Amino acid sequence: MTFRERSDHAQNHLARSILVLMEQKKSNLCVALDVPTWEEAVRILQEVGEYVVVVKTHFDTFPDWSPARGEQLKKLAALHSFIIVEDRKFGDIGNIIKSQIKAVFGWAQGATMHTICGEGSLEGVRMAVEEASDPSLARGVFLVSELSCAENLISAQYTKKTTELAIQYSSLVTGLVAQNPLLLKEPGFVQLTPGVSSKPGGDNLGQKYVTPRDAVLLKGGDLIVVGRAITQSPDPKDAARKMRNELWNAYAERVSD
Ligand code: BMP
Repeated sequence: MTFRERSDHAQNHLARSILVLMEQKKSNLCVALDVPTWEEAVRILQEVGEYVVVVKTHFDTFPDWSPARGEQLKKLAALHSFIIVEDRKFGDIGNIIKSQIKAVFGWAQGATMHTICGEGSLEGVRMAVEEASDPSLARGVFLVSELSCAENLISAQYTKKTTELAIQYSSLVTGLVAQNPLLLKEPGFVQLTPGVSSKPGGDNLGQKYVTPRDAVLLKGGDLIVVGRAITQSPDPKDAARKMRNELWNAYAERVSD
């Protein structure tokens, strides 16, 4: 099924928005905005914004983060038509995650979270969505069901349980962060797959990379997260354009089968 067809099956508003936007922009690229300064972040977004559907942030890595930065991000997102997902990987009890996610929803439409605290944390997300400042905006969470790094502690059972939670809370869950095709058959979820670079291998802290083509065709990724392969390139704009093309061609091949 194409992203457009799948958007009709999405129970979560943000999943629907992402699937529609991917088809509109002909892009399944999510850039990980992992750069040391805010100035660099803004420069990169101005260069790569047109090629990406989602910008994934780690707001707490910017030493001078403030709500004004969030407002600036929102303006850039409107200008270049992308969606902001904060990759904070929240993992606290419902009462805390509710406040954390509500705060992030002031400037991001999506957030990532661990499911280690179970159902209570998703009930917290439900309250955060209901109480968010602009309830008309599409919002949702990505559940971490698998990780790209070597020797991580996620078990097959944890992945299965996380998938079950995604189904149970499908109106709140945009998709899963995963390294393998999802265990569920519902086409309305977005599989977010990091650990991708044009050169397979990894870094010296356990990160593992596959090629863009393998991420889409073997791992089942829908929206592919690329960080340093773009942000540390001598020409981030060109790197993003090439990555977008490569990923989109792989997706076109997948749906033509
Ligand atoms: P890079 O492409 O530079 O390795 O960055 C990968 C990005 O994806 C980082 O922002 C990291 O937090 C995120 N990520 C990951 O690498 N593996 C996962 O399993 C989940 C992630 O969110």
